[in-house]
Amino acid sequence: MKVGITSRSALIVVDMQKDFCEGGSLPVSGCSSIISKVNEYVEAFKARGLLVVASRDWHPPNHVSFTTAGGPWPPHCVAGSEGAEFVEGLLLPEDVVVVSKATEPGMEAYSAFTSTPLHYVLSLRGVRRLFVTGVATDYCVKETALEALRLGYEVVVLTDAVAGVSGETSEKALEELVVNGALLATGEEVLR
Ligand code: VGL
Ligand code: ZN
Repeated sequence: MKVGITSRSALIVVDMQKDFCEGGSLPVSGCSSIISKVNEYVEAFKARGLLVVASRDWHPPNHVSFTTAGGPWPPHCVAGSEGAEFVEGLLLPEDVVVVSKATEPGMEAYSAFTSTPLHYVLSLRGVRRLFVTGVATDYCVKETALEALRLGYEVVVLTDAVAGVSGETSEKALEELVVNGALLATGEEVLR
């Protein structure tokens, strides 16, 4: 089965942070409801001794993407703030690799590969297939998955464990990902 978890697979949990979930400053609807599914995937990768990566949006207080600096988003995920913490109930393994992104004031970065050691970490562990979960489908999940495809990884987007800012652009994002070679799958196909 082409979407199976192989010995050269890793899981990435994209930006499952308080500010992106219900009650946060930039809530993505559906964020809270995917937490238990993300946990199931984390457990499956952990049980197989496979790498789990968690990315986090980690902005300086004056980040260019904030409305306060002329950008499109309300201030969110300020490094070290409560809103930037991983959402309550998310069960990450002790040896999770945390990747912080968009840490420079003047640079937006939706992809977890941009200016981070993610590609290096995955290469070092021999990872070939990347399973993608988290938020937002239409921004950071999309750009992270597209970059992974460009870098030559096999990419499986776990559609029952992602949530987007808008339904319409999330659907478009998934279509674009498929056009670029990503596979879409759910727990019924992947977890068994
Ligand atoms: C994100 C908007 C702004 C994301 C990050 O994680 O998808 N979206 N910053
Ligand atoms: Zn951001």
